[in-house]
Amino acid sequence: MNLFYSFARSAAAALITCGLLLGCDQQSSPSATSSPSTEQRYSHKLSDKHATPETLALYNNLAGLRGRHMLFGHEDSLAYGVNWEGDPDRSDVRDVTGSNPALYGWELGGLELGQEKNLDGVNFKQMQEWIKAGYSRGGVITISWHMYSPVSGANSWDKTPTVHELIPGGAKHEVFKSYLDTFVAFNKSLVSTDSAGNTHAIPIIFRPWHEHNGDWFWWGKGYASEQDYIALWQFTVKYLRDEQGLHNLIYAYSPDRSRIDLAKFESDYFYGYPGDEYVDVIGLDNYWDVGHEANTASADEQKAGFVAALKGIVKVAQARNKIAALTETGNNRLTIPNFWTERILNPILAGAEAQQITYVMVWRNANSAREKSEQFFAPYPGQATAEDFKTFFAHPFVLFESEPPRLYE
Ligand code: BMA
Repeated sequence: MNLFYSFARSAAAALITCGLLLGCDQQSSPSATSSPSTEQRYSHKLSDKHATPETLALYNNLAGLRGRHMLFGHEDSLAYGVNWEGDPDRSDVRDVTGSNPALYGWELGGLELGQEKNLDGVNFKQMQEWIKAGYSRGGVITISWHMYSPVSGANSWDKTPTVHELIPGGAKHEVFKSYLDTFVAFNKSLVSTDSAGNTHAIPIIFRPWHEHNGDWFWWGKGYASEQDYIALWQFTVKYLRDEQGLHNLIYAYSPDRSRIDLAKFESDYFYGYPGDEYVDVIGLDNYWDVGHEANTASADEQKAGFVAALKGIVKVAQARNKIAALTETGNNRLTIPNFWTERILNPILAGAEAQQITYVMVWRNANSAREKSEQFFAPYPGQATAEDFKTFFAHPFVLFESEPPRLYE
């Protein structure tokens, strides 16, 4: 606990020294309105050399948070909660803390089939409105895609080998392109208009083909060769960026921690890595070290694993001048007492490296009545970890939407 508070003091001091939200490593500079000056202004480049000024600003401002703050994110936060659905402006996170998360996760699965709703029942038109609303309040948007298999037609957990047919030369390559086109069309509406009437695309942290080192998705290990997986990723980026001209995307790579041996972190982490030219966020999905039901290690061992895994991605990110993030985490049904402080915050604050992650996102709070299953990763009022979550919320290291960082200038 001492460490916890002494860190808060030093974080506050760093804020004063560096200036809120412009990283110490950034040079201050000219206006952010034209691309060349924006380019010169920032020290962190994106894989997309033609990224929009707001997209590049987001990436650099996230880099500027390192060691001082991390954003808290939640999947589907505004769409439904454990005990509610259909309210136009609500979030379990806000019901508990008074604030929305700073980062919003959204999911596209089903868009590629022309469905009105995604695989979890979220209407795509409403999702676009929630994305715009979150962005207008200063929030960050990240999007994942549990794509249905263009080969079998089944969902992303299908094991039919599919990837080889999607990459250039594959029998389903054109179908795959048409699937990607549904995102191109979806993305077109994600624009923001400023007070002067100018519109710009909303920056998105796009996180396709996640947890590929696991064996649960059709793009995962065992159903796609490493080479084909890399070709799939590279084609996705080249198609969206170079052929379709999407310049508001920050690409996040996110293997799963449960399939990484900490003793050889880097070689395991890089299984399927598409290359520095195709990745911006060095991510990790880590449920394993925060109370996964299949992990029999003690809590202390898990905390040590959690810190070591974060250190691993931070090292990888630093060596490449990229940012690191905990792209998914959480304890399903929040059964661990003081989960937020003991299993997430304090381990992150305990080491200089882990503090370099820029955001942490927990997965969705399924609506229990509709889904008839208990699946939630953020608390709701009265949930056992709600009080501890308020402590987490109040800590100066953790940013929610009510402490809006200026991330787009
Ligand atoms: C999984 C679970 C599923 C859900 C999927 C896509 O991890 O939450 O219930 O359908 O993500 O959001």
